[in-house]
Amino acid sequence: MLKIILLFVAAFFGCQVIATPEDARHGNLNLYFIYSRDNPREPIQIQPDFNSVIESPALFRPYTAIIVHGHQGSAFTSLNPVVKDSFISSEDVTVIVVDWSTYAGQSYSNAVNAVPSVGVAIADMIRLLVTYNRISLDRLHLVGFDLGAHVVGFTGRSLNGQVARITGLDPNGSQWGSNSQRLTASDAEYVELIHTDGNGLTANGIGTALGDVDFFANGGGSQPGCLTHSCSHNRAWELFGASLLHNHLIGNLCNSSSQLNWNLCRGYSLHMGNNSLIKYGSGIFRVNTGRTFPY
Ligand SMILES: *[C@@H]1O[C@H](CO)[C@@H](O)[C@H](O)[C@H]1NC(C)=O
Ligand SMILES: *[C@@H]1O[C@H](CO)[C@@H](O)[C@H](O)[C@H]1NC(C)=O
Ligand SMILES: CC(=O)N[C@H]1CO[C@H](CO)[C@@H](O)[C@@H]1O
Repeated sequence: MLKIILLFVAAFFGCQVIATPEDARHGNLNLYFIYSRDNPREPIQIQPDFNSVIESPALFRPYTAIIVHGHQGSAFTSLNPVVKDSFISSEDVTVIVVDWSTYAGQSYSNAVNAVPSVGVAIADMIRLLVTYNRISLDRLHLVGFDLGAHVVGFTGRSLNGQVARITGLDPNGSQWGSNSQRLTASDAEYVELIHTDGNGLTANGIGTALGDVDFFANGGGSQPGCLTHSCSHNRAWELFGASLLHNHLIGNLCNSSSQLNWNLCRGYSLHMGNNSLIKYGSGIFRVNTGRTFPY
């Protein structure tokens, strides 16, 4: 009985994001690592302050991508090298890898609680970089995986939705399904989602459409070649990385969720992922992939 009450209490508190974005204590611990074709392996770490930005060498390119990891991630979990290397080989781009592992490494609820302030701190860093002409919002692409997708939602909102593009990679569903602060279409000029693990009670992904364009890979549930939810969940960034290199994953617009589930989507086609800052379209798309790289 006690256990049930405790679960109930946990679920009650879990339903809301408790921290306010103004509460800076989480975001203050964000780390920022910069890569480009000049330093594809050894990052240059910058601080969110005037001196650090002024001293930052001319490593900023006209196009900047920012990658944000999810729960239990860090700057060095596989998402980052894979997506960063794919960006750098596909285009002359600055990549900023954000590390919020101090909170992402804690319990899921603590990590969720940190999401608003981590996202707003990234927006503050972006404002500083914009002020000193290192980057511009219309040449900026925010990419977030798992909880990182909701982090970049807060970042985009804090910048009044003026960032060119957000790509959300299988945003985590738990505590976000009915949360009004989850990633949403107005957080950037164009918001694209790649859903890979949205089916079933223990799925990691949110499984519902959130953006301008929502791609459901292989229906958005379990992925070919995957036996676990975690494999399907991670496939989101693997597919995105592959799309940066090959731009070969093409989805078709679905009329309905039954078309999506039964693989009957025959509407117009759209390339999933890739690195274009300006993309058009809206709706739910299904893309079918292979089981091994490049899928
Ligand atoms: C979408 O649905 C409508 C009505 O249900 C149907 O007439 C149309 O052919 C469908 N289009 C596609 C591309 O499936
Ligand atoms: C990315 O996808 C869009 C939408 O399908 C397409 O118009 C564009 O050409 C693609 N970009 C690249 C770099 O291939
Ligand atoms: C990466 C990951 O699995 N993140 C979280 C997504 O949501 C579930 C709960 O539904 C967490 O347990 C995961 O840690």
